[in-house]
Amino acid sequence: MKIKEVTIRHLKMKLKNPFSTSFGTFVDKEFLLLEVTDERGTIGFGESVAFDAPWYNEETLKTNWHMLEDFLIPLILNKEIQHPDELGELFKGIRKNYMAKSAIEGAIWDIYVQQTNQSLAQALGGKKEKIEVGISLGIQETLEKQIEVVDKAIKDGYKRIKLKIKPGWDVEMLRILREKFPDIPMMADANSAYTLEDVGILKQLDEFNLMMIEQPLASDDIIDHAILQKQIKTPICLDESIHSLEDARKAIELGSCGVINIKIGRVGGISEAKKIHDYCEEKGIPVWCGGMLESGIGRAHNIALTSLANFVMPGDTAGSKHYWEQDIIEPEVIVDDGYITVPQESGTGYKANLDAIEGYTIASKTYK
Ligand code: OSB
Ligand code: MG
Repeated sequence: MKIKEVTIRHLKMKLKNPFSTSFGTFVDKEFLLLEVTDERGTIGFGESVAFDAPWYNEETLKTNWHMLEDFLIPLILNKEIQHPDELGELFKGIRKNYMAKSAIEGAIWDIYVQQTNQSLAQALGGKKEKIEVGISLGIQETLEKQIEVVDKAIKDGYKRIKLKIKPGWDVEMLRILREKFPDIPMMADANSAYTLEDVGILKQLDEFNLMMIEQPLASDDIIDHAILQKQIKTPICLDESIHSLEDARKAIELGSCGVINIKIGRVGGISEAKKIHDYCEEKGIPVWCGGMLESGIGRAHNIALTSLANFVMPGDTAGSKHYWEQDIIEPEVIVDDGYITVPQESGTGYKANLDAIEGYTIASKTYK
């Protein structure tokens, strides 16, 4: 394929419910959506998972726009590309900025699978026909409310509950939730809210039979996580710390984690995500697919990726209606009794809803 045109759109979608983590609260989801067209007129969509502020990592939607406009789009316009795996080499001279790179890469995968007439899952080697789905629940204002949202999620069929924690909203909250819901697979995500000085608190979480604790320590750390893992029984899952296959290798060699959360945007795209998946499979490290409150475009890519064999734990890929009044794809992502059916038709299996996209767009620019 030869890329002829790229449109960047800035979308703003209201979340049905605000989502709170240890680092802040999301009310709206603002993000960049890319529409990429090749010389045959095939259109691919990609989503950047960078947020409007640098809370989760250093990228924002504006830094992504800058990287895309000034560096990444010029590198792909009018280039002959045979396979999306080639983008790693094309983008090699540009350090980090993984979410910006991933947004283009996702759109190129979309074009590639349409033109080769296969599903995205199939192109990646994914064999699962349906995937198990979990849900990530934000910090609530009261314990009563936290119990209520967990109860609803279990009734909705979600296979695993992830609770966000932070200092002061951890041991007691988890104890009560565990008493109320003794059997549901449960985990906690701290988004880097603790340090090794909190090891006393983190040790207490071992009582609650959690599947894992996600990213308890600093967002750029793998050393202290290895020290912590020796002192707690609950497996540590790394999210923020892993940006590449190399990071995964180092973390696993150091014993910094027992599980890895793979997010396509955080690692620079689907190709790198698959490499991390394959490496973890070889090393006996289970992986699962994280979420970044994606619209349907990014969610469709997550679903295809999760069809790979070593995604052995439910992902944070809840259904469209958990997040939005109206998603930007058709059909929307439906979770049925805790499962999503992996589309088998050519492409991602979901069509962009152009009217809905238009309605959420607050700025756009086309490059050719
Ligand atoms: O740490 O996994 C995270 C949302 C925003 C930023 C970071 C994280 C999350 C989630 C939400 O946990 C997962 C989702 O529902 O998309
Ligand atoms: Mg996380």
